[in-house]
Amino acid sequence: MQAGTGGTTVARHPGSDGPGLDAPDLDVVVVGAGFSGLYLLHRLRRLGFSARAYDTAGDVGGTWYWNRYPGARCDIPTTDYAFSFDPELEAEWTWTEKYATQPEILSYLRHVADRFDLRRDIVFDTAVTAARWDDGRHLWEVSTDAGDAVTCRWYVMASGCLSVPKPPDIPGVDRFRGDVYFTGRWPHEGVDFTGRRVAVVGTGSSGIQSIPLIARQAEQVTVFQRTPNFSIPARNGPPPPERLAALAEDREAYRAEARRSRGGMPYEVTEVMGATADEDVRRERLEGAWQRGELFGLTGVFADQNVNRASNALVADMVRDKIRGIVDDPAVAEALCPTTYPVGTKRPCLDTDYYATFNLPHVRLVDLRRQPITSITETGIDTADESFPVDAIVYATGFDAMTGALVGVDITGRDGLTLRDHWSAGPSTYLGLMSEGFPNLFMITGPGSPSVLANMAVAIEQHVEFVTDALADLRAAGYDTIEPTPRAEAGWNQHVADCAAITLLPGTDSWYMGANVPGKPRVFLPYIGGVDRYIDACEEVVGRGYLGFTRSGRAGTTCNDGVVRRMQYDVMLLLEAMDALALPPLETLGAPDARGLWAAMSAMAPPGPDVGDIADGTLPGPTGPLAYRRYRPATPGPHPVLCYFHGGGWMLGDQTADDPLCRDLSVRTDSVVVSVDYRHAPEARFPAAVDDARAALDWVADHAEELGGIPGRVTVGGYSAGANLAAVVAQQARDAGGPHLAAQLLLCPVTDGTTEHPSYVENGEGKMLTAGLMRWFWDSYCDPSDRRDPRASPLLGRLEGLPPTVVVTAEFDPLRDEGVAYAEGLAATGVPVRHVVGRGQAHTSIPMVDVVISGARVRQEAAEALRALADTPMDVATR
Ligand code: N01
Repeated sequence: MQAGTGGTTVARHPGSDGPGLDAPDLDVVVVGAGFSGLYLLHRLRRLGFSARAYDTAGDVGGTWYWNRYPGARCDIPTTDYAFSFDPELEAEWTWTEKYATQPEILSYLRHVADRFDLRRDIVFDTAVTAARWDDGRHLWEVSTDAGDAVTCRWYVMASGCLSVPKPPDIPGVDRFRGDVYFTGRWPHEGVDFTGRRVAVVGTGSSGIQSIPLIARQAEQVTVFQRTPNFSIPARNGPPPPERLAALAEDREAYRAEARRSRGGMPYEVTEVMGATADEDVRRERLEGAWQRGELFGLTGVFADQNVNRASNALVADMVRDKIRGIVDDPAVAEALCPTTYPVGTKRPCLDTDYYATFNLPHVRLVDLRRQPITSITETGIDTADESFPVDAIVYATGFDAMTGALVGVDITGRDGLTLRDHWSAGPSTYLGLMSEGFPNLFMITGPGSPSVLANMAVAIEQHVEFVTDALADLRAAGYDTIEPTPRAEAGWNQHVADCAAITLLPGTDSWYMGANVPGKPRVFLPYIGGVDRYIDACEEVVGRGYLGFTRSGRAGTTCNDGVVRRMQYDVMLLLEAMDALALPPLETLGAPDARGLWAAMSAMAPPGPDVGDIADGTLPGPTGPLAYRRYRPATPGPHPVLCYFHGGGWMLGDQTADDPLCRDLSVRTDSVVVSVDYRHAPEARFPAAVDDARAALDWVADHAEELGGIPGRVTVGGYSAGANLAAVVAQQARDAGGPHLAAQLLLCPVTDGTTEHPSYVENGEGKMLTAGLMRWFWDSYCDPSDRRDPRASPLLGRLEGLPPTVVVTAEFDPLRDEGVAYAEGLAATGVPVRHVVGRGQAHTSIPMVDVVISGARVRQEAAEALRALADTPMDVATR
């Protein structure tokens, strides 16, 4: 028996005491004999598993067997788009070009098959049509279109991400009497277009690569373009000398760096932000990307281009300017310029002479946005405006990406569940490798893995190694089945979606989203967190005893339930960046230096959104004037008023310290925000800050109208220690019979000075606000004997009759549980409460406007909740 971590249950396997499970015909059946299938066979054989691969093709090669259209090449440098598992294989193969042609890549894969004698375990010209899991015998029954039936313990779909061509969804497509070609199913003997009139439909990578070469032969080429693509010159030539040199110097280090990179190959990762960089820096980087001719160069000109529209527009403008510079006819140039989506949100292309091809007299572009295709006819293509008679039509219309091949086989898992049904709302996987309900079914580069966003060669190698290592581990531990838990799978799906949600990519109709196939669910299919982070997650899963998997066999059943990634991706990056700065803990600095560091860090933050206007002033406090800053929305007033208290452990910051957050709250809640300073500890200890906050609230309520607000519509709020003050003065206002508050907004509040909630332990270290720092704040602010005073710990006060309340908590916050307790306590007394859970957030990440993008969703939810609650009728509000 083996202990797992988190929710482990152990039982004896039903077959383990009996005569044993049926021996299958084979240990493993593999579908596909491309990069993935070949490497799988090799590794499985070396590990002593019996395996057989099936492929519909007549030979090895996968995508490179089928995509033989003119101009077909890889668009990752071939130095990197190759196997790295065998140094001898690497040493004996020399690529002739930076981006090798399809024939060269195919001959490489044939060489691999020969070298490792793989063909003897591959059945060609044979499609696997169905696979059915037999839960009693713990094996898959696999059938083929040749009538074969074979059983196997493990079944691996190595069927490629872009292997099922999408049928062209154009009326009349079967009527055409001329020649029809699909780029993804090109005739082996090649095609001679000499003297022919050719239509090409589609301007993705396949169209963009093939059009210039078709135009070299054909008498006339008409390109039917629905959506223009972003493409930059590939600048093909000999393999890049700097990559060759790096490989020659230290092959292992180079390959390791590829796996520690976001895209699966070593390349420069910039920290330059397009939104803030100087003009000359921008220009240099943009031109550099155009000149370099690498995809990751185009998608990585600026660190923020995939999340920030303004930054992205700089890159898009550069490409559009280049197109206008190349294409002679301004109208054609404009039609070729993509304008409807940010660059990189559809897969960009590398080309050779693509745009210049439209300067040739016999090449014409038809912009389908202006004149859509109405029908394919017997003799050509009709658009709304014209008829185009042609001799041949080339469809470069793309693929049913990432899921097409997987659901193309009739796969039935446990209890008759089909993969097609299980994925009817979109694919659901654990790590893009397995799916719950389908034991022992693996996918190579499945949805939810980096796959198509990465160098496929590296993505494939890593997956093959994960799967084969997992099988070896199962065998060694006495298990014969493995399956993800529902919780692990749901957690991974959430993580994949969360990672995509902070980028611009899900906003565009692309094949990444399944949007190119009518009726396909809109789900962002690949994992955008990067190869490096993905490998980290896989390694963590294995290191934690196959976290998120149930494994069974004669060793019993071990369910090691759990979620491998719960923190938001950008929060994770923030914490890592803070770690890398190696700043001294604030609590070791003393108040003056801690304030200096706090202020310096605040000054580095992006400014936040524009508001209508900002004004500074003072209001009378109990011991002297208190400074405030007022943020007024740009919308016509008067507005509700939010009297706001800043965070900083009652010690740090001032009325301007949460400037970006206050702007953000002003915009999102459409409120006048009045951020008021208060006296700080340790110079002014408890209850000085409370007294100041109370005076501030009274003054703001009395002056709501002149602040631009609606009298009587005052909310009190704050962040962290500021939320503590807000909660306290709301209790005081209730007890004093005024001012009447419309609501309170408590962001990650401190509510309990006992510091004993479990979240203090769970999140006490390494997440910026530590338990140690929080205790320092308390010690500086308040004597231990005063901490049970409701003015210090509002959770210990009377909660009835408080105004409607929005409480925001962060999952990875030492203060989480006291925030939750406050929300629950209020609700228990009948106060209308909305508890907004900052899933995957840390204490400090929620207010980080334009730094932690995922925090915006939390603030938006809080703002909407506040609007809804503040509109609650008075009798409910004061109940
Ligand atoms: O397919 P695509 P692809 N009427 O889906 C258009 C990889 N790859 O085969 O955008 C009119 O990108 C469609 O228009 P729209 C690479 O990852 C790599 O070119 O849907 N037009 C689009 O213009 C790539 O991204 C290499 O409006 C129709 C085109 O057809 C992926 O494979 C080479 C239409 C399809 O573009 C797919 O590329 C080739 C219709 N009914 C491919 N339906 C390398 O260099 C579709 N379109 C390694």
